[in-house]
Amino acid sequence: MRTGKITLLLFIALAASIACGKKESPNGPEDTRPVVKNTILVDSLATPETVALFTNLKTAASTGLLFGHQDDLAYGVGWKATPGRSDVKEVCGDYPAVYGWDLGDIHKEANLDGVYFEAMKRWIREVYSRGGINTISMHLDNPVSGGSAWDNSAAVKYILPGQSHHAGYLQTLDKIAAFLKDLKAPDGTFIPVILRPYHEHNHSWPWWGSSACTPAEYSALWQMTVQYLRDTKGLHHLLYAISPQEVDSEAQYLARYPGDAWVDILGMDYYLLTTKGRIDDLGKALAMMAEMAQARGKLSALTEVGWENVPVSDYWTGYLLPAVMYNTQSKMTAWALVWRNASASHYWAPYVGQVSATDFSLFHLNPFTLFEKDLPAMYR
Ligand code: BMA
Repeated sequence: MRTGKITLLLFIALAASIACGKKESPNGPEDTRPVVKNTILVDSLATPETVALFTNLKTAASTGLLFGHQDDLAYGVGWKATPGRSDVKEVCGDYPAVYGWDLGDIHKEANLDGVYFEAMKRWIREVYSRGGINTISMHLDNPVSGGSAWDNSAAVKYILPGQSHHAGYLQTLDKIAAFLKDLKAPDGTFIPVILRPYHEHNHSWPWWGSSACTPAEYSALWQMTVQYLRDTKGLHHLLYAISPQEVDSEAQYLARYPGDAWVDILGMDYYLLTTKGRIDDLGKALAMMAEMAQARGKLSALTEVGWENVPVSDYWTGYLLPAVMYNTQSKMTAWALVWRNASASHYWAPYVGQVSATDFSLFHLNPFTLFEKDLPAMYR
């Protein structure tokens, strides 16, 4: 090799190392820690707090089950947006470990269930400051018809890159990105969030569901969304969770799946646990999913579960806990989240006086369940 060439190569190497040294932290310029790339997440540039959340969740999952509740701080049965209130806390004395939120109607002031987005941001910050975990789903309107998430007329094929409604859909993703970008702690650190887009996609109800798009279109939608948030918008505080509903085989799970490089957490939504006969079914499904997750270095979670209006007194220790504790594999499930307490006829967590409230206290006392106060530092 000629000397000139060697000099040129040395110069390029030096320039590259200076550029790397100067690389700005995904937390912003105030974070002067060196940027460390990870090899375990969808986002190799995920913030240290996001990587920590993933690894700490893995550790926690091996010894317990985190309990989660949708919109826990926003409202409960008979109350709305009252500081400090939580039906879960009022029943058992502690907040959930995991809090679900939803970005449906992101183009409005409040989401599809009446939760103001500015208030949602404050609650997410509050959760983070107490050491809890936030997960966000997206019941977005049909981007082509303008109908709701439940309008399953064809849409996905029109919003993919190069298609008629692509630019319009990116405007929705811009709003989602702006919301996520606002999730910062007082010290400027981005608050890690588990994003759970396009859920229950193996069912037919949503516009991203099985009757409205092909598996290839679904994967393209997922990948486009990750790329836009991560690469175009530069958001690095997200873990990505996928959540088909009521799946009992690996083949079914992978039938609509964007690929291991695009998913951090394998989730499942399950609403069939309404007889004790299904405890084993859910247990087996969770074990199957945990094995799939382990083989891929990922986490598994029961991203939605429950029985509307909890009509039996022993749901928590007689149904849910035995299903999760079915065997050593199912026990690896990181969390179980129940849906929202919208009203006295549409709720999934108990409230004071509800028929399953006493059993929920026992569930909370069980050493296997983890509520907010039980959590170790999840972001370090
Ligand atoms: C459903 C119901 C709806 C709600 C939607 C999104 O299961 O609770 O009332 O709008 O979830 O949260």
